[in-house]
Amino acid sequence: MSKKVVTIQDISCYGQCSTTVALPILSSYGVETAILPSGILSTHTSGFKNFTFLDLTEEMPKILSHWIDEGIKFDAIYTGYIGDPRQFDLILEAKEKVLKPNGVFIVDPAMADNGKLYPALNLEIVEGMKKICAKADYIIPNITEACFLTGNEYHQKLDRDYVNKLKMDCYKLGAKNVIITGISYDPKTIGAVFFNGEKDVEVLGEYQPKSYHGTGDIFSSVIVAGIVNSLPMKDTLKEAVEFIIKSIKKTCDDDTHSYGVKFEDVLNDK
Ligand code: PXL
Repeated sequence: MSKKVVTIQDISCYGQCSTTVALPILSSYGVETAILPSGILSTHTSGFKNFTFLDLTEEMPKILSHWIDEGIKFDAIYTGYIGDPRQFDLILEAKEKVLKPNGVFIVDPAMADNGKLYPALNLEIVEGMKKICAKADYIIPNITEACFLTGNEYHQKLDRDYVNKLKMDCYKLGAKNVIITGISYDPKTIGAVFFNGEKDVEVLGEYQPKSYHGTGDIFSSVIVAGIVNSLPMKDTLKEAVEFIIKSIKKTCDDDTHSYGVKFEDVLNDK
């Protein structure tokens, strides 16, 4: 029977990130989807100016309350970009009330990249992300997000000691499993590392010279599908790393397409 996942993140109406990439990717892996949108933006906030933002903090409890009345339950809750710090308590309430007893709570603390917080966010969001990461079964930060969550200094050049420290510090936040993305130790490779307090799983693929918005959301969506479908972590990481590499390759020779990646072609090739 297919698994049921609710994703809690924004709807960026244009720009290939968050909800608009999570849904098609999860569906392509046979996962049933639902959404609890945190806000509606005209575009994502990196690379577009004057974006609009409708905060859905007032609406979210009503949606949740209806689901509780209906007895709706999910196999996983997957959270991403959250634009308002008041929403973190609601996320924890959703975890208590609409997640099945053996369900998984997966947090992508989508709030930062390249050493900086996303433009519309602040340290209150970081504190909220820390709070939900502490209760998560899995967290999926990139290097920058791992630094904000743990108070480590951001380094562009990575070595294993530094990544191990980030990994341990993220684990100490309270999450049962940590996946750090954007791991690169040499100019030829990039990938991710998983840590569950005991064992490490590292998967590296071919480094791509261009980077794009939304790839973190695609990565997390593939990981969420692998987790709910009970695939081995090594296979799930490989799938996610290769998915991103293929998406970037499909996009990088089109100079008109800089806001996201052409992941649809990768879905069609699956
Ligand atoms: O891809 C992460 C993301 C999600 N949602 C919004 C964003 C971003 C990254 O910039 O701005 C609104």
